Amino acid sequence: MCGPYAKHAVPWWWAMRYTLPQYFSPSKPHIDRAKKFFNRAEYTLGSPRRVFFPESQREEGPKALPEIVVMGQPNVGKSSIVRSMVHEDVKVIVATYKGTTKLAHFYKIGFRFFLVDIPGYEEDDKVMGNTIMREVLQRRPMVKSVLFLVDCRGGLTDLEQYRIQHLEQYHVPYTFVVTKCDRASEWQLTRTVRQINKIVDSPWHVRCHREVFLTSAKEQIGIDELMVYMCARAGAMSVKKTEIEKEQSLTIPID
Ligand SMILES: Nc1nc2c(ncn2[C@@H]2O[C@H](COP(=O)(O)OP(=O)(O)OP(=O)(O)O)[C@@H](O)[C@H]2O)c(=O)[nH]1
Ligand SMILES: [Mg+2]
Repeated sequence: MCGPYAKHAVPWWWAMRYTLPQYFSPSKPHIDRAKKFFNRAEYTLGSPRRVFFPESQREEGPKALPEIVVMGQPNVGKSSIVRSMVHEDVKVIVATYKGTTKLAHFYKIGFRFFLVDIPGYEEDDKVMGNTIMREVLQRRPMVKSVLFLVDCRGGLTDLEQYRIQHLEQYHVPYTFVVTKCDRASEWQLTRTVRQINKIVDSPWHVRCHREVFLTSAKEQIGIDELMVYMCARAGAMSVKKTEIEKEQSLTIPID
């Protein structure tokens, strides 16, 4: 491609968002505002147990700020998503191997809410990473939303389906974020999107939000939208509600 837009060519996969049940498309002023919040991100030392969380976040109370938690399998790109949003001086460790993040890391975004990067979950519930995940998610009403990251190449695995059930049990709302889209083939991305659409449309997944995000932290695509979305979910910004919340009551078929 040549001409003035050559440098900003949109990759083929970005058009796949039109196949999603609902995609989130904020305006430029909203994006600029969200970026201001994220530019003021502050890192608080990671902690394995609730008693070591930032003081305001240890228990529910008027001082507790809302939290958005980034969750997913090891190496799915959780820390990379966080790093792509915050200022480069903020400490975020990313590596090619699994198990890089070992603690719950709290990033205070514009003094309004916390973005929490946790270790990847494993199959074995006794591992430290899973214990930390439970510490962060269980019975903590300040968790306003979980970004549930899925690697677009692998599709939804059994373990991921199992963790989604846990989020339903914990009554934590969650949003699907597809990562590493720049690496996927068309077939891989189509399969992943189809699997996610099935869950989003299912009446059994009541905590699942209808927006789905396609992202590439490497190419910095889909990140701006996600930043605005997080600010809106955490109540730091008001964005016109494009989302049709799912019915909270379930219709159980009787035979
Ligand atoms: N091509 C590409 N690579 C990515 C992207 N996001 C992350 N990666 C790579 O994936 C690897 C893992 O990234 P991390 O962000 O450390 O993954 P994580 O989920 O935090 O991993 P753990 O902390 O071990 O659970 C790194 O080598 C990143 O460079 C992306 O959007 N595109
Ligand atoms: Mg990490």
